[in-house]
Amino acid sequence: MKTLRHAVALVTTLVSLAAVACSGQGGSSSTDIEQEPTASAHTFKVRAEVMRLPADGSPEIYLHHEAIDGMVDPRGKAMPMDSMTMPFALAKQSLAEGISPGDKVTMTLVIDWPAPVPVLVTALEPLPPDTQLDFSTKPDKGDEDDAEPDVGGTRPPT
Ligand SMILES: [Cu+2]
Repeated sequence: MKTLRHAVALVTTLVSLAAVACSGQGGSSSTDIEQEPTASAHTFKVRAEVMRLPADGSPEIYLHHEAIDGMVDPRGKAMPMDSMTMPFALAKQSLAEGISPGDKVTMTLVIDWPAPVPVLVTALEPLPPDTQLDFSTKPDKGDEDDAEPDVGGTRPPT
């Protein structure tokens, strides 16, 4: 079910992207997306690995992102997103400058369902190359802290 919902969200994104692309008048910066956030905007910082850079004329970057637990659907309901590879619209093509496939980044992701582009990346910050990303699909919420080290004064003073 998560995958299905995710697919619906993705189709919505792609339709919006197509609308943006069609309204462009040509020119190198026609894929930059300028929109004011609505009152429904949610901003997330999400770590990801860059899989594919935007090709000419397309604002989409493909990122393998970690799970996004706080994601919401268009009605404001929780819609946690599993880790996966998917395209994201970049607010500005210049965000991808200096970034290569395989790089690890923290993206600033704005989810804003009423906006023309509901899923938009507004910043990409490089992470150290040795950063270990967590691509497990099920966030492990288990409380495994019960193995607390036994610290303390059971040893009698000498
Ligand atoms: Cu996703």
